[in-house]
Amino acid sequence: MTRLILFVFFMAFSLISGFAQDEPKFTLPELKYGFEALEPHIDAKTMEIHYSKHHKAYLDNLNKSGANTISASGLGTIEELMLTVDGKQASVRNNGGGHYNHTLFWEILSPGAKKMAEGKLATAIKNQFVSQDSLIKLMNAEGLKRFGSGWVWLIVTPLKTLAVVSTANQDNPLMNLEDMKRGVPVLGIDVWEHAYYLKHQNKRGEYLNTIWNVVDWAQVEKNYEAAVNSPLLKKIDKSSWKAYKEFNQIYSQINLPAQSGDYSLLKSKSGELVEKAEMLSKSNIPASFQNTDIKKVIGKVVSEVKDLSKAATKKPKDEVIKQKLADLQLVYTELMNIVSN
Ligand code: MN3
Repeated sequence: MTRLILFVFFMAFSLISGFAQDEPKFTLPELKYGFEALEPHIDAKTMEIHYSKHHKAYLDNLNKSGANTISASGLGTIEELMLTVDGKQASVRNNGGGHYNHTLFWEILSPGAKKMAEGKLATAIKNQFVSQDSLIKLMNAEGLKRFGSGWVWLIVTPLKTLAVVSTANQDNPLMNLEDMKRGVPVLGIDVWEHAYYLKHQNKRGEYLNTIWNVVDWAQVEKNYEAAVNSPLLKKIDKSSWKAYKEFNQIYSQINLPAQSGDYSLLKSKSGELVEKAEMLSKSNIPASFQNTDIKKVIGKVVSEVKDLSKAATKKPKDEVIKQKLADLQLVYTELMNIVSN
């Protein structure tokens, strides 16, 4: 009997711990075509190794890096994970980038590729690059210029314009890296040697010329429509807004203990808080937030911060500080709402 009870307990425990174990969060996307389908432009062997060895290795390493557990804090998708890459996290940067970049790459390739963009994308290309042909020439030139390994991208920027960007290694324009034009990619071309060496050897130009035969503009149109309406554009703007981030940091540092009656940090750091608020009001407000009342709201934040700082440094009663804090909290929430929506 005891054995039976132990057995039942053991089974129950195994089941529970089995369920609790995290399944790998990110998975290899299914290829919509066979390895040989893009011949003669991309050969079958290259496709097979590229997809089942290179991409798979990035994916496995990404899942091993623990980044898959980030979903617990609301960062569920690979796109959102990419937004958090700021150059410090080498594993997520390289392997997450490798997974995101290749997933997009397989998607925009097709044996039955539509050769010319139509609709809104075609109009945008014409307005910005004169023709699809000149856009392709520009992308090929950027791809040739990229020293070593990397990618060339067509992106939608937070201003909802198109731009051509090239990145090194497995970086991409979603990442929050210094000196990089950011946006949501709608088309990416892999210019690593592993993408073309077996067939084209060292002739990257030959590969770049021929790949456009299998780039499916129907898919790029879909990506463009999704990108211009993507909430990622605002998130990119928000995370690139350094003054906002710095104000947030000092504000939450002071506000948290103050909420429970500890005003020591508020008193010692209120000068810094005023400084960061003023920097915020002088900073360039990102494009996504410019059509709102944001300037007025930032103005209110600055004046409430100054009020609070004055009160805090005058040794007033806690009641006064509490009231000023509440006033600031109110306008701060207003600002947060604009930037988060
Ligand atoms: Mn590759």
